[in-house]
Amino acid sequence: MAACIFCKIIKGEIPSFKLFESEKVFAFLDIQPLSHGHSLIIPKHHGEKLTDIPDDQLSEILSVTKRIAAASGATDYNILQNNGRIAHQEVGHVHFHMIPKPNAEEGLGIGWPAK
Ligand code: IU
Repeated sequence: MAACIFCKIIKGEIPSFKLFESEKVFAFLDIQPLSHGHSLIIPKHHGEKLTDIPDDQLSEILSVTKRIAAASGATDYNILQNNGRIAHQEVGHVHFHMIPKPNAEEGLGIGWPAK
């Protein structure tokens, strides 16, 4: 969708720190991280809510989310996905947060930006 900020990030029209890209999935560092390594994993298909995303994309997103959590080295982390304004969704393009917990940040290693 032309006006969607995450669609622009996928296309490279807005810069991001890219962590992963495949035909259907894109992942990058959150611009306002809740902790070091806070990442966003998104479908390339534009959809506002989880129910808008085809099943074949959801399975890869979960797999990529798992791999990014593992690559961070964090032993403790939250996976979060908000749907709708009341549920604190700010960006209307489905995204999964991977948020390392502060006491597990030592795990973030080679390939991740310095704090
Ligand atoms: P939410 O689940 O919709 O509340 O989360 C949106 C996230 O997108 C939030 O953590 C923002 O910091 C993040 N974000 C971003 O990484 N880059 C952007 O250009 C914008 C938001 I706008």
